[in-house]
Amino acid sequence: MRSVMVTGGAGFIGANFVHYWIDRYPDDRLIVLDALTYAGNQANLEPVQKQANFRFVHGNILDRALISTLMREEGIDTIVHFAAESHVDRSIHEPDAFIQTNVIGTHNLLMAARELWLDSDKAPAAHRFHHVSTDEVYGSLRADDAAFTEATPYAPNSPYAASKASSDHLVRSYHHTFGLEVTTSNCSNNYGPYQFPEKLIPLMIVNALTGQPLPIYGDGKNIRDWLYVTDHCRGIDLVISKGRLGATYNIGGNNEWQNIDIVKQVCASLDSIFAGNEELSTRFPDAPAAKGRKSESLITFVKDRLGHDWRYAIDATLATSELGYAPRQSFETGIELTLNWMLENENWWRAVMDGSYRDWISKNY
Ligand code: NAD
Ligand code: TDX
Repeated sequence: MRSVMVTGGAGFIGANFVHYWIDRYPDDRLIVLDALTYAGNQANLEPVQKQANFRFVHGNILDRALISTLMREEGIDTIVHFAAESHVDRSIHEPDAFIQTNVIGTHNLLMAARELWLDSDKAPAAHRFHHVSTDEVYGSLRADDAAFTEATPYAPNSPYAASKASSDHLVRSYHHTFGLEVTTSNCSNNYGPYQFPEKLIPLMIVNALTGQPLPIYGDGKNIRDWLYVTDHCRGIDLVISKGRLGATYNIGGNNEWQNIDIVKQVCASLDSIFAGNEELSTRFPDAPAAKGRKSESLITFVKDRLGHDWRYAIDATLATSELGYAPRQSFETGIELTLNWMLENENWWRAVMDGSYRDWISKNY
């Protein structure tokens, strides 16, 4: 039985990971440490909240004393580190929190892990620090460039990407210098249940349902490689179970799309769901689909993101050949699952969007 601390477990990928892990490893104890920023939501953990092997701790990774106490108290032997400021647009407007959480917070966790796992007489028999990172650390590709491999030099372009790159380097250094048993995964764009509707796909779904413009930055031709969130969680599981200590693994969907095409695809799927379900037109009277119009009529081109990376693409050959990683959801099935989840969980997205996000948007745009 492992005692696993999941930082950022009340956020999008963290919450999906918690559900995945409890289902897959019911004998493990799982402790979520989350500061519940605007992006964190305890409701995301509601299905597991009362399980005996689960504990939620409302706390900040900037609080090193709290991390150390918690790790000793719970005999933590595994950390899966998701906690981060994760939205590129926010990092352009307000980068401070990204440096604090993503860099200093990660270093706090590394220091606490080193103290307990390497420098104390309470060290567990085996330990692991798994760091969850992003493809954005590699910078931007041109149309005909080969996809990012683990050997691609780092070239982060946004404050978000730079803060994640810094954290990756710190994790690496704690392995090389102190022998901390670490692994890192760098993943492409995720989508799926519990994603905060500031990111492209859930924002487009919510706006199409409520009849608001679908803002496309620049000409909409930027490319991202999309992965259904549970496939990311399985990839992390494989890295934790089978990955080489000190190694990094790229995880991706082999699924590149231009933003404009993604948005059109989401709109078309929504239109066909409305066509087969009259009740939806009553629930969402402002949606174009409720009036027999195309959702894509809401598409509006807006000014481009500063420093907007052109293209990301992940080469996951290493994870495939060493760990047996392969995504299970196709983009079509993943989008269908996501749309159905959003339609079934209207209360969830209305509640999270009633909060600070609307204020932030009106302040910055
Ligand atoms: P998210 O913004 O949805 O969730 C982040 C979580 O971290 C929230 O629950 C938040 O409350 C918590 N948090 C933030 N600051 C904290 C702090 N100081 N102390 C404790 N908790 C804090 O993010 P996400 O999209 O789920 O991303 C999770 C991780 O995966 C991040 O490290 C991100 O860089 C990485 N990642 C995300 C994607 C993606 O497409 N979303 C892709 C690749 C990698
Ligand atoms: O309203 C929008 N309009 C738009 O055109 C938004 C929110 C985004 N976009 C574009 C910008 C990007 O090219 O869509 C693309 C995807 O944008 P985001 O959803 O903000 O994701 P991205 O910037 O690619 O970063 C994501 O993937 C890597 C996550 O937010 C990161 O946390 C992750 O590390």
